[in-house]
Amino acid sequence: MTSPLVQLVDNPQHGDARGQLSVAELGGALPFVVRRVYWIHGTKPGISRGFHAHKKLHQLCVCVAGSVRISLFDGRREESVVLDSSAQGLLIGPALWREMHDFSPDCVLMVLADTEYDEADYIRDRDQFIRHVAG
Ligand code: T46
Repeated sequence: MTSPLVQLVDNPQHGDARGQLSVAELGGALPFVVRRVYWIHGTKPGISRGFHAHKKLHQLCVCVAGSVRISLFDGRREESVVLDSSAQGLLIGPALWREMHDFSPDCVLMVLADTEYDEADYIRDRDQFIRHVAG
């Protein structure tokens, strides 16, 4: 039995005649206390990002505009998912190599994280990542 690499959560939607309001809330779709928020936007055509893993970080990625494809690799299996709705979030835990591809020009990818930025938590070499998960 293997667990899915792609863990999607539903963000409650409160649409009405005025438009949409989407929520990610602790105890709901959000399984951790948020200590940092960043967003990726204005990505140039043909550019991919990521190409690293984290040792401890948990994150929730929500594509609040446009679309992006995120691929995840655990050292053995690879899965990818297209995010194109703020109604869903992608949970990415530690020890997953992530790559972001096929950004639409209008993509805004918001990321909620459970820790402050720490470069020491990154594994930016793929071979080192494979050794990390193997051992
Ligand atoms: C991740 C994917 C989904 C900071 O100073 N503070 C921050 O909070 C972040 C996230 C980045 N930075 C600096 C570090 C680099 O000088 O911003 C620069 C670009 O970061 P990076 O090349 O790591 O960006 P991505 O898009 O490859 O990866 C980011 C996150 O870093 C990473 O944690 O999981 O998005």
